[in-house]
Amino acid sequence: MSRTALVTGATAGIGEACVRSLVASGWRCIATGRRAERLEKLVADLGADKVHAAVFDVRDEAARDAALDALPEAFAGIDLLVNNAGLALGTAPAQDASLADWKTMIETNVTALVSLTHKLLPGLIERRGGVVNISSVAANYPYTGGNVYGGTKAFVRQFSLGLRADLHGTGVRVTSIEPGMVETEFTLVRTGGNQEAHERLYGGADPMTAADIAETVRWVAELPPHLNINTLELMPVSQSFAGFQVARE
Ligand code: NDP
Ligand code: 8X3
Repeated sequence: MSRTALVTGATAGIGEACVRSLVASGWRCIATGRRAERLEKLVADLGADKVHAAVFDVRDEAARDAALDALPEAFAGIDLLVNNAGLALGTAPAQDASLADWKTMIETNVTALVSLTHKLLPGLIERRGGVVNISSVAANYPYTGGNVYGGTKAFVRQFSLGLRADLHGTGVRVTSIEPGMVETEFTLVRTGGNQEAHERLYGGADPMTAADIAETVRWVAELPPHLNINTLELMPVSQSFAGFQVARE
């Protein structure tokens, strides 16, 4: 029997790769995002029986609910929620950062994720489904300019663990995936479209690909039902940790 996943942020990067990977493994996917033409391409590539495009801004609860209420019957029972839609905006230190950017990150990475999870939880419990939340290494290692982005991803990790605790005994699985550097549109979005910044970050670094993370999500989702991956942190081999900074007089 085919299972159904809802993947947020499926117009690019990790979310799009998750849809491709899950569909290749026999899942049906509800692919969401704001850019309709990209979702339509996924439907055209993978088939309308496998992918349903749901176009909405995750921050817009009314638009989201209308899209979910209009799901075709074959897609209406959701077994897996992949909370992937998210973004970083800016790399400035807190004292120079834009408050509007901070609010956008919190509204997208935290508020919208919590709201969608809350909406889908009753159905996920009924179906003994799963939640995979895309956090980040930024949740675990602070870096300069990461301020609110790192804060939102730390929330996602801790919320995931809290959900695990609350869902004890329901059979619902919850996982926080915490990737390091993945080459996607992430840095273009973060820098307002700076191609040079994108190339500087990923160039020569052999970063992870969106498909690497998608395969991990698929693996987590398809484990035998008695197994739960609580948290999973991944990095490219080229990325590791640096020391503390010390300001001297
Ligand atoms: P991309 O920029 O390539 O993709 C981001 C996706 O999120 C797009 O599909 C975008 O869709 C969607 N999205 C953003 N804002 C909204 C919104 N308001 N409403 C609906 N959809 C939205 O980046 P990634 O694939 O890299 O990012 C996916 C997730 O992975 C994010 O949560 C990110 O924080 C996380 N991550 C990324 C890492 C990396 O190095 N790339 C590492 C660790 C975590 P659209 O714009 O069409 O609405
Ligand atoms: C994205 C990875 O290191 O740019 O979450 O914050 S990082």
